[in-house]
Amino acid sequence: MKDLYQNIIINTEIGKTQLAVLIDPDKMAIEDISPFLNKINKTIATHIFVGGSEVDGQIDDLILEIKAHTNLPIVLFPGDVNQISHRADGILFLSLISGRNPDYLIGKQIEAVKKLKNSNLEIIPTGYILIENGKVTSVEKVSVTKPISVTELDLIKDTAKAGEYLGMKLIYLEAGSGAIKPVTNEIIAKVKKTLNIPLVVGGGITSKKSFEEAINAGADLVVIGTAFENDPLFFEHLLKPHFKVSSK
Ligand code: 1GP
Repeated sequence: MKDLYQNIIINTEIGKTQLAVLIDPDKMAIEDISPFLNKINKTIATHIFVGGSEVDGQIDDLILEIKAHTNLPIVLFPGDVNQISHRADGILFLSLISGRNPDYLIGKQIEAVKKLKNSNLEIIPTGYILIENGKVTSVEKVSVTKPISVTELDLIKDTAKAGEYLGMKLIYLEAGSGAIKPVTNEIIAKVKKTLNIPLVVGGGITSKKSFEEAINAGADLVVIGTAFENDPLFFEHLLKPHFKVSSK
């Protein structure tokens, strides 16, 4: 047991930057894991998230391979019940509270119980809020729910707060993987202000600048997937200080 949530809380309290690198099993072959993680281990990444909206089939082998190449905690970020693997350290137990599809509010969660009861996964109840971003994303298609418009600031804030009142331990503001526009800094700041639990932000963050802006606006943990997939050199922007080459 790695005390995942407790560590997120501690890092949030001391203001430590938290970055989760998202590995989508649909987009990453097992043989690519080792070179990928060798690079990620040199970055400031604090977590590996594993999951995707359209993954079909078992991911146990992939997780074992990830474990063999990093000491970072591995957290499931499942698009469906079939993505639950006992090999990971924890799971974001998501409820899509921006939508009104009962399957993604409570149905899939009930389906997951039998698998979770027999596992040692640390379960982190997470209110998952999809924000409009300029294009239809996989989450929207798969969940058959509409994202909340960026102009509906009060609705976004109140949805996040309702998640907290329901006992959720994290709120995740999601623009969607490959989003054209990430969640705005204004939304991040307003939601952070209303919450007493850590705030996760992801979707469409493709530069060090937008990563830092999200953190400065109030994100306690930022999730990045596509930028690492599409640009083999992206990791160089987020190196741990002692891996940086001196510019002398
Ligand atoms: C998606 O928030 C994550 O669920 C990451 O999105 O792939 O756009 O970085 P990106």
